Amino acid sequence: MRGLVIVIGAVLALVAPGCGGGGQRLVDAAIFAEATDTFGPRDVLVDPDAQIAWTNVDSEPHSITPDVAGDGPDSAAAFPNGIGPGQTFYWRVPAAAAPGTRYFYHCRFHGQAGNGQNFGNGMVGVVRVR
Ligand SMILES: [Cu+2]
Repeated sequence: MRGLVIVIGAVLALVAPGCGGGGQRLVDAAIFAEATDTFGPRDVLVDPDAQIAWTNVDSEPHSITPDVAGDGPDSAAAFPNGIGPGQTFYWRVPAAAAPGTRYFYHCRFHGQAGNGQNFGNGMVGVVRVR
């Protein structure tokens, strides 16, 4: 059994009662895997400075690896062996990210990087900035 979708699951959540006016936004993404082989949802639209949480609800490890090295979410430092079952990887969208910026990523175990402008193959996803 290989489950593969990292559930980037659900989407949205808001958050932080803020101090002074600027609440932060947390976007929940989950990693499911089972049958689909892809992140679901694999496309999330967020604001600059939003925080995204990818929780692995599958039974095997997955990763969030940027298609373009150094540009976008990368779980390697926090989870060198992959994001394990039940673990959550957090990433904050750069506050200075321009509208329209897209961060394509893939799972290094079950996907292949695209060229930075398009999805790669297999287990892939994208974070788009509104
Ligand atoms: Cu994977």
